[in-house]
Amino acid sequence: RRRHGYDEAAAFARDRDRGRGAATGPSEAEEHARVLFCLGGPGAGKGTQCARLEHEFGWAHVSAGELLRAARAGGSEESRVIADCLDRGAIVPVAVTLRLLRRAIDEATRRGAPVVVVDGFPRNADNVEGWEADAATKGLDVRGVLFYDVPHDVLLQRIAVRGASGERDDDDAETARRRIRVYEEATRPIVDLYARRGALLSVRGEGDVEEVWRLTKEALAPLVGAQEE
Ligand code: UP5
Ligand code: MG
Repeated sequence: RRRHGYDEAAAFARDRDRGRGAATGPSEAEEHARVLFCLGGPGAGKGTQCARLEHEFGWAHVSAGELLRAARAGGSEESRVIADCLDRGAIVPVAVTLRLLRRAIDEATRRGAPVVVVDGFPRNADNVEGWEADAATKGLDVRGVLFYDVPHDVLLQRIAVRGASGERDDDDAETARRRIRVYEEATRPIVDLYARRGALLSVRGEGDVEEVWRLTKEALAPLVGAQEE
């Protein structure tokens, strides 16, 4: 299964090289890590499906939210800024998020991950501008945005279920509603931006995990599956 995933990832790379045309030779193209952003509302299933891409395709899963949750501990000024944003469901200043992402993407690339899926980023216009202005991410080849489309009532219900386990501090009903509001106001326009750029791979995410996984593979087919059975 995993092998199959690597084969698909190789097809992904071949498509990418073909897409670049003759101007960029494969050797130069190989130096660019391939990145796929993953967006969707809070509780949309980003983490669940990205873990699956990691497990079955051998892709690297880099979750911006998880990096931030890990970085909120500690007494630094930056940790306090992160903690304050997470507790309010607000978006952390892009410089902070980018620094964490750069390091994680670097590590994944060094490990030889064929594709790095960046989960939960970019969340607003500042995030997009910061990413695009950053010298370190310039060499990365962003292939598109995997987008999970899930109605609000389903998002709230999933967060309520997880909230009962106390797994995440931001799953209480009030913060969940705030996260949905921030998503609608700040992140939806970014989803629309990538749609206009022709780079959105949209998935109906309201079914069960298996159903959404099937639709995920379907949505990724233009990238990985041209040669798939
Ligand atoms: N579940 C998953 N799929 C299901 C399915 N098909 N059917 C039924 N249940 C399903 O899933 C959520 C829950 O639903 C889980 O219990 C799961 O088992 C179940 P999950 O896969 O975790 O969904 P996900 O989309 O990852 O939800 P998450 O809550 O992680 O989304 P958020 O976007 O809210 O969280 P994230 O970690 O990305 O960000 C958290 C905060 O970090 C943000 O609010 C913000 O403050 C900050 N942040 C930034 O500031 N900048 C960033 O760049 C990123 C984050
Ligand atoms: Mg998540």
